[in-house]
Amino acid sequence: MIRDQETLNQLLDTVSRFVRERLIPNEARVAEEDAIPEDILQEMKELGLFGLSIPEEYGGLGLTMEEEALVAFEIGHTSPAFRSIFGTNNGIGAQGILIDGTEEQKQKYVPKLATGELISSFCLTEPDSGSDAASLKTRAVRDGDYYVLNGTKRFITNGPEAGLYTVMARTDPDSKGASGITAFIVEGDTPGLIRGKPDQKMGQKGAHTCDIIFEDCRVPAENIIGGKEGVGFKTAMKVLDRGRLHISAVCVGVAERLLQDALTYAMERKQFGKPIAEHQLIQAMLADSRAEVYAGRSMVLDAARRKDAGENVSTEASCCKMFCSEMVGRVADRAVQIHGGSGYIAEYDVERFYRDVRLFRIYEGTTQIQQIVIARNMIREAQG
Ligand code: COS
Repeated sequence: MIRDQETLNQLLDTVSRFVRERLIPNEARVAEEDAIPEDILQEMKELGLFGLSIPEEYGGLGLTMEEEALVAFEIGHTSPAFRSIFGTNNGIGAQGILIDGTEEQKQKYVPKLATGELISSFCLTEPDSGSDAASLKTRAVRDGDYYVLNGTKRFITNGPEAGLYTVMARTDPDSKGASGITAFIVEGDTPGLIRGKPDQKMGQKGAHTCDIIFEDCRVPAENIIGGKEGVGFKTAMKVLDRGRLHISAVCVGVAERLLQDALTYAMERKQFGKPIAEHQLIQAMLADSRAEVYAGRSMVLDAARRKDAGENVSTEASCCKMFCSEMVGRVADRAVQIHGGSGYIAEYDVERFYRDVRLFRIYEGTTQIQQIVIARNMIREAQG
């Protein structure tokens, strides 16, 4: 529920201008240097982008889910790498503490996440545990007032730069599934936490992932999220419900950008004596994309409003993630097609975006996992 339309409009205008004037002109540079420039990082902090969804009492902007989605649409108008650096502090890196953490844990860590002083990461995936997240093997063994962590986490977004990690580890070796998993807060400078070298990725240059390796890493028992063993998997799932909605909104924003670029190109480029936008087969691609972007935007806003109203939106979040990530893939493909030969050339942005958006169908749960979540929830509801 939008709380104050005027303040929100001001924020959206500011973000939109920042995207247009500061981020879009730096897209190619970020892709080439594989890094977000320091001055832009500073400006993001000043704008409050690291704390969009963090409650005001912990120093964030305290946006509702609907407001956050509207901001994410704007942010989606530029390279996804820019969003990635502050995305974890609003999403998967902070939400575990915010949703299930104790008041002390929130007071200690969340204000530093809201300002961007600390970057956070979410450590669920492992070399042998991706979609089957409940099969994770990282162990946490109690030793007095500490737990000793051993294991490897993989593809950890912002892993190289993070100072705070939410880590899902198995505290009960006898339980092979979800109930033996506990969520820990691990500070980045804890001895035994080792960052692997950054992964070489297909796209999203400027956003970094790496392995996070735990070798006899001693974490205080008080750092168990919410102080309760065995509920870490549920915390992770709740975090992903929210994260999936946010990613869906970003997909819509990126699709809007690509469609705008494709339209601009189609109106300028002439073939057979007229702008290609006047050829019906090009129009079909533009129109299909426009309808799909509209559908994506509408469903994200509907799901966000339901979440703000207190509904369980696990199914809707998965519907949005599935549809919007697949949709932006189709829109990116058409944008390349409309650009013709130029669409394959790096000088035009579409080639880079085409690679960037491929990740949306994979991370925070593949399309196939979203299908499973949706269908399972349908069956459960039908069974009452
Ligand atoms: N909110 C709260 N609790 C949830 C939940 C949610 N959205 N989803 C599941 N749970 C609970 C279940 O209710 C169950 O609890 P009980 O045993 O008390 O009933 C427990 O968590 C285990 O759930 P489930 O049996 O459904 O677990 P599965 O092992 O079958 O796995 C999937 C469920 C496949 C949905 C899960 O492993 C998943 O989301 N995988 C993808 C992981 C992912 O997105 N990775 C991306 C990398 S992280 S950026």
